[in-house]
Parts: sequence; structure tokens; C-alpha cells
Amino acid sequence: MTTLFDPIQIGDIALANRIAMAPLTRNRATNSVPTPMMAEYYGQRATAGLIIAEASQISPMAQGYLDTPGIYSPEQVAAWRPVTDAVHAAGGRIVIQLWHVGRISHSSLLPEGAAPVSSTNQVANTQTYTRDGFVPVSAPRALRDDELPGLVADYRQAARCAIEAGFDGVEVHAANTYLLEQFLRDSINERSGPYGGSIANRARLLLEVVQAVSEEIGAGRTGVRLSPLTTFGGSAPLDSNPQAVYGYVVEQLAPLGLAYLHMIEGETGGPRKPEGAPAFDYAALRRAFPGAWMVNNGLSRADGLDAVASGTADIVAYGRPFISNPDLVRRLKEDAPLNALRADKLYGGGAEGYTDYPFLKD
Ligand code: 8OZ
Repeated sequence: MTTLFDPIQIGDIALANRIAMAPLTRNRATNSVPTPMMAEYYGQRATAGLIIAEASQISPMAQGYLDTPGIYSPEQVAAWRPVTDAVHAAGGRIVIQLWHVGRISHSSLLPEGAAPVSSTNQVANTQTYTRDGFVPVSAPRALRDDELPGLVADYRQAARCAIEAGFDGVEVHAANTYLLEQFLRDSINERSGPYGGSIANRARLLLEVVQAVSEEIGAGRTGVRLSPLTTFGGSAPLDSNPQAVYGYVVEQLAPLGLAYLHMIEGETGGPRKPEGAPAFDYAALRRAFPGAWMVNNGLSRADGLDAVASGTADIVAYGRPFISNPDLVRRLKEDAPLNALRADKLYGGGAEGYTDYPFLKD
């Protein structure tokens, strides 16, 4: 029987076990450049089968929160190198999440105070974190169709930067109501033309991005993350038919030979069966996808063991438990107690609540 602790080959990447560290925004970059502390943090967590480094903007216009890292400039590539070296030196594997926030941003974070860009010019009913603290997001500008090839090119260039920085691959962030999901959902995308209307049209940008990234670095080094039932407190209402939209996306991704598909089950960081959300058949999507299937969203140790043993997933991603337990793999294996999370240290700040969580003693 296969267990959570068994190795797995996903595309071109060989993992020592089936436990992934989920991508986690920690806001500890400086001017979009990774800091040395981040190498220590990721290096400490290298016994994960796969680390998915935090969401990182693919261009200056892709940023939506203060002090998140970028993956588009030579300076950023050089500053990520100690991170990937630290993880590889400890025998781990690490990919980076490619991120464009779309309308979840504020002009003060963007070049020359620009308006955020999206599929729509409707403002999201939510806030973001800037130098002035939490503020309502700015009204976006709907991208013109003729701007979308440039956007796809930005993803491609960021993927190239990731490989240059020593990452084993990338995860395309198509979840959590950011840009690619702002195109996917009919609750947000009100466009006409080739990128609006039908499901195929709304999925077009995501599929073009995945195609471009796969061409650039290899499909076997490319993963995709989806969140069919996430609303973030209603700021991004669900699609009118999530099963059809995400079913179509998975069907289109299936033949590409991707490293993995990463499914957030339920409301991100919330219930796995959100109240009021339609029933969603994740298993049907999994059956349609021949590659590695990664699941995430508040799974316990028992849930993770069961998911792999029963075959409902190939890989289980843990988020918050990896923040407070750098040696989470060992703790899961030994059924050891977990350190408590210091929730006040999640976003921004220094080493406290970041690199100072204790390892188990021998
Ligand atoms: C928490 C805070 C800011 C951003 C996501 C990248 O939800 C994020 C994020 C999470 O995917």
C-alpha cells in the first residue's frame, strides 16, 4: 500500500515523499526582492517532498500586497538562488508559484500609481495590505484583448526566471480569485469577444498561460492550482456552474503532461464544504486528469494518510502546519505533537514566528 511517506515522480521532478508545503504568503521580501531570511526559512522546511514557494508576482503590475517577492528581474533571480540552493543542499525540491493578482491590488503598490488590471472594471469588495495598512482595493481597468499576449509573455518570462533561479519548476496560480480566476468565473468576467462568454473563452487565458509556461520550461516542471469553491468572504462570488468550468479546465489540462494539479477543496482556509456552495465532485475531475493530484485545505494527519492510502490523492499539501513545524514530515511520521501557530506573525515582520519555530529534539 502507498503511504504519505513514499517517494513519487511528478513529471520531471522526483519527490522523496508525498507531503508538500503549500504556497504561503509571508510578506518578508524587500522591494520585491527575496531576503536571506527566506533562504533559512525554506531550507528549514526542505524535508517536504515538495516546497511550493510563496506566490510571487510575475511583473510589477502583478503585485497586490506589500512586501511580496517578484520573479521577473535579474536582481530577484539572484536573490532567489540562495533559497533554491538551501533547499537542494538539504535534499529537497522547490517550485515557485507564479502570481498575478489582477484586481486584488491597490494603486500605491503599482508602477506610477496605475490602476490594477483585470478581466473587468468592476471593483472587488475586499481589502489589501499596503504601506498604510489595510485599505479597500482600487478600481481596476479591464484589459484590452490586445494586451493579453503581453500578459502571457510575462508568465513565460517569469517561468524562465524561475529556472534560472534554480527552481525545479513552477505552479501557475489560477486560484483564490486572482487574475486567472477573474477571467474564469462568469460572476466576474463580463467580457465579450474571445476571452469572455463561453466557458472555453473564459478559460482561454489560463490555458494560453499554461501552454506558454510549459513550452518555456517543460510541462513536466509545470503545475496548476485551482479553487472552484473559494469566495473569500463573498468578494469573488462563485461561478454559476463551477463543476462545468473547472471540469472543462481539467479536461483541457489533462493531455499536457503537467507535473501536477493542485486542488483547494472548499473555501480556501475555511470549510471544505462551504455553506451555500453547490455540491462539487472533485473525484470526477481527478478521474479526468492522468498526472499527480495534489489536495489541500486544512487536512489533518489522518486525512492526509487516508487520502494517499485510499488513492483519492497522490500528494497532500499542508499550509499552516508547515509554518509552525519546519520538520512537519518527521512529526507526521512519528505522530508527534505540533507547535502552535503564532497567527500574529504570519504577514510581514522578521525572524519571529518565521524561522524560530523549534524542531523536534532527538
Ligand atoms: C494570504 C494573504 C495574501 C495573499 C492566496 C497569495 O490566497 C495568496 C495570499 C494569501 O493565494
